[in-house]
Amino acid sequence: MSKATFPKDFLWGGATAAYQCEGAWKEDGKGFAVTDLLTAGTREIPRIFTPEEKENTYYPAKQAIDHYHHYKEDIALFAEMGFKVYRMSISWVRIFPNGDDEIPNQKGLEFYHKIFQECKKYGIEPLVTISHHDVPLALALKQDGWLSRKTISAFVNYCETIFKEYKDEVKYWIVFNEINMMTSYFGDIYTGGILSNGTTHLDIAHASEEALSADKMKKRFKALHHQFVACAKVVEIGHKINEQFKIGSMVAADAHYPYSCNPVNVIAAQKSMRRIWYCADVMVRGEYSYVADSYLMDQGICLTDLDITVEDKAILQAGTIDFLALSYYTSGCHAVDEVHETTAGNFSLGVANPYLKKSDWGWVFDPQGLRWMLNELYGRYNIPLFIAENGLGAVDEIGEDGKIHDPYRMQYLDNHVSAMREALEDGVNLMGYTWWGPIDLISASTGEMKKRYGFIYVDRDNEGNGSLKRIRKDSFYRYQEIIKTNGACVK
Ligand code: BGP
Repeated sequence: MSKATFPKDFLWGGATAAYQCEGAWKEDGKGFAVTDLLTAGTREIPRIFTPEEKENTYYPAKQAIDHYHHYKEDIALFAEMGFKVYRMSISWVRIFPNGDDEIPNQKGLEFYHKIFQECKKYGIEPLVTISHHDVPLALALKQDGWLSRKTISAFVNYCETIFKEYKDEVKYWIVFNEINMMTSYFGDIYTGGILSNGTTHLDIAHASEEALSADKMKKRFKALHHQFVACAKVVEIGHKINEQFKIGSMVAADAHYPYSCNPVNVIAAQKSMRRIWYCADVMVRGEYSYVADSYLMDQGICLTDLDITVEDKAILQAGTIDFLALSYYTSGCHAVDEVHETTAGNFSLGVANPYLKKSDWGWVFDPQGLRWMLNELYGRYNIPLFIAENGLGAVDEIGEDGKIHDPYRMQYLDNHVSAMREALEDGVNLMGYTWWGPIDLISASTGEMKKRYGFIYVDRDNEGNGSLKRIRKDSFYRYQEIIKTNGACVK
């Protein structure tokens, strides 16, 4: 049998998020998102959320990599790599500084017009994430963010505004980035804006029992229900504004394996996948699935705690997504029979896989897991998939020749492209692939610059020093070749 090739119209590109790259955090009328007020951390030191800006404190989002002023240069570099698509996020608070203002901020609207015009110049299709870690601080302070039903209407109004504004410039949308982040305690800050839960220190790997109490989990899952309702409403409205729109939403979909064939571990791994199914089932199928209640019971709550109305159910049914986007970085194992060393990732992922190597931040490399995950998702949902994030955060050094040689990133890329091709051979319907952080940007979990994902190096350090100069790494040319050959250069 001949090897599958990537479809002719496969969308190769890269992905960024506003608060991790734009900077200009108070410029042109922008308000604060909750995540703007996260201090810098490291793998060992957690980021801290401060409800107001503190003096003498470094906030990485303040300037980030200053994409706000460098977007022309950055998009030109993406075009040089041959990008077909650029996944970026619109910052809600650039458009509505308080989240629910009467009228949108014109300067904010203009900025994204400029981004889309720049993309058009190079034939790059924009893919817009509508909500990527940016709950407006004002809504978090006023009404506990997504815990309040009022946030649904504020968000729907924001979406309607941008749909109308950009209906001739944008076709592809992702409503929520990694919506299932709300199932974890750090979702309070990144995606929920639930300040009454009191979460301030974001130590992703070590959640205290108190942070996971039933009372707090209930608030998170209520907020998540409100996001599902908002997502469905937005899908319906978007299709009315432009029937050509393709509107998806996203889950973090790292792979979960049993550590051994002991059936108790197999069940544990199967259960941990519910963090993905719980969310994707609602967005794709329009209803909570049979496991929802049992999954919630594991968190000490139940479906009736969520105040789901008859009207909500009708909304969920009417607004199912057109495609499912996913992030995939790594995998973890589940063992309940013995104690083992844990692994790291953008979620807690259980036990480290003894067969796999790790990055400098402890995330294991598992390209086969991508193939496995794509099959799991496509087999369950049978709708097009989009890999909206995948990438390697590593320490890069400028060599004596002034260049950045990053064979580890090229290897990671090749291996994942190869896994995608195998998934295509399996019959998965995959629309596209956007590498996370095609240009170095601020790490979400640690706030570092040192954790670099880019094919393009940015001269900036963890303390915010540096010229912001952009330099092409070796991987820049490898991705360029991959796109040029539509994946064929990868063996
Ligand atoms: C995902 C987020 C991204 C991104 C990525 C890498 O969870 O959607 O915003 O940052 O993880 O994580 P990190 O930046 O922590 O390495």
